[in-house]
Order: sequence, then C-alpha cells, then structure tokens
Amino acid sequence: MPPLITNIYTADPSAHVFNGKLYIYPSHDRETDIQFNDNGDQYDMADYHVFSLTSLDPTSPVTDHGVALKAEDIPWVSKQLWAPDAATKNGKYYLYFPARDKEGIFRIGVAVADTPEGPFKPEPEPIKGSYSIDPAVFIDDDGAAYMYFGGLWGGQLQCYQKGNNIYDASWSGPKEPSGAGARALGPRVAKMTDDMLEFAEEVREILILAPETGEPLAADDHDRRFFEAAWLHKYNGKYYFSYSTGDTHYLCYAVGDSPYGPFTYGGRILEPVLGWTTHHSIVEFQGRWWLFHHDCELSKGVDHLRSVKVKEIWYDKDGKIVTEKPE
Ligand code: FUB
Repeated sequence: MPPLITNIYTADPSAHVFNGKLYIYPSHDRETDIQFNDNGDQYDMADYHVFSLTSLDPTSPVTDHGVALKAEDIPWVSKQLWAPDAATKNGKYYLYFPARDKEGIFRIGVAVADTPEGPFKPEPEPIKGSYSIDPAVFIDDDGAAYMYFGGLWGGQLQCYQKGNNIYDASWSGPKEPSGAGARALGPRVAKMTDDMLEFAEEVREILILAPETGEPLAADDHDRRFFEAAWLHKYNGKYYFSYSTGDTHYLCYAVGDSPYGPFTYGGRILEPVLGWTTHHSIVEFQGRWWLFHHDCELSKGVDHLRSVKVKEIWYDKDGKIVTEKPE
C-alpha cells in the first residue's frame, strides 16, 4: 500500500471523523543530524500539520491544511512534539500533544481551535498531573472523555513507578522493569473535565491481562506488553485498547467492558513494518473500519522519517479484529 501523505514526512496518525470528513492529526517528522539512539532523540519534531479527506478511495485527494501549531508558540515546551491526538466537544476542537518541558520532562499539552484544521492556540501550561507521551482521547457515548497515555524508554513512563507525580530520574533512558515476577507497566488513563483542558481525577494505571491466566502481562513479555501508542475505540459495546509493543514492533489490541479496563489481550493487528516505531489509530469512516499507521518505505528505512498509511480492518463473529476480509 503506498503512503497516503507524500508531501512531507508524517507519523503517529490519529484519525477522526468530524462533520462527515476524515481528519488526520499526525506527527510531522523532519530531517535531523541527531544520531539514532534508544532514547528517541532523533525524533525532533517542531510543528504539526492537519490533513483531511472526503473519501478513502485511492484517487481521493488529501488536503494538507498547513501548520496548525508550532513548538515556538508553546510557552512551556523545549523540544520534541511527539504523537498528537484531537477531540471535539462543545463546538471546540482540542489538539493534545506530548513534548519535553524546559527541564526535559515529557508533559502533555492542549491547544484549542474553532475548526478541526486549526490553527490551535496552546494553553500556557501543560495539563496538570500529566506526564509521559502519546495522548489519545476517547469520548464515550455518554459524553465522558478519557485520555489514555504513556510510553516506555524515551517516553519516560518507567520513571513514575513511585507514583503519578514522582519522577525518578534514575529510570530515565531505555529502561523498564524486568525479571521473574515483574509485572508490565500499564498505560495510564484519566477522565477529562467538561472543558477538556484538565484531568478531572487522579491518573489511573490500566491493566492488560493475559487471556490464558487472567493475570496482568509480565514485564518480560515483550511480544505483548504495552510500550507506547495508546488508542481506544468502541465496537459493539466493547472497549478496544490498542497499542505498540515497541522493541518487538507489533501493533496489538486488548478488549474490556469499561473505559478503565482491565483489558484482555486479543491479538495483533499489524506485524512489524519497515522502521523501528509503529503507531496507529482505528476509526470507522463511511461504514468501514480503518487502521491508520506509518512506516519508513518512502524514506527507504530512515527510522525518524516516516509516512502515514491506511488499510481496512474487519471484525469476526466473536469481535476479534481481523486483517483479512472474513468470508
Ligand atoms: O513520533 C515520536 C514517537 O515515536 C511517538 O510518540 C511514539 O509513539 C513513536 O511512534
């Protein structure tokens, strides 16, 4: 499948349907001389573009709405605008994004616009109590909004093992719990306030359970444990939490009965692609379900120069996500 967006490098696509159109909120990758390392320093992005399409027919044009927000306009940010997401409520549009603050700690910020394509005006401070990376905001049928977030290694999630607001610098870098009996660190979730600008409650850890035991996944289970790229969607009344396994390069999903989980591991939705990272979103558009993701084919394998792609997915009769159309 060729890339959907070819005029600039884009990654981490968060797709949403707003007013009948499909909008994509990706990271905007750029060239850099920073050497590749396991802390992700080479992902040195400085702005966001918003894209839209009226159809996913391959001949349908993709509109680049230009720069929607840039790092230099966000007072608290020092660098690295990583994977964003967007949501709408009360007639406003919200762009959520992770970035390093002036102390080098990842926080999550929010910027507000009157239209889906922006431009977005950033709040002067990050969301109170936010940390780590990769926000994904899901609005449930009752109107309650939840933010899912977190990412290991360069994403700093492992630095918060002592508590939500306690950053332990001794865990910074490409580290995570390991060894016999160690439980995988879970992604985080918090309900949002009605104005969508703050957390309405203390951040909670989400459990992802192994189907064969009903116990949380082990830290050493790198083929299945959460690494980064949280996404939440609902299908047939069930909550589907999907994510990347990072160093094993899979996109996986887990299913639960509540937006807070626990979620039981359900399988893979994408095998490793060209490039180290893998990141996605899942959305229903015009009656079909779509997996947006990225790879490095256009840059011929440069890990930090990625391109957004899309493919169709389906569900089988048991609600399992399948990547081939069922008979
Ligand atoms: O794009 C920078 C980081 O790479 C994202 O935040 C991660 O999910 C990974 O895709």
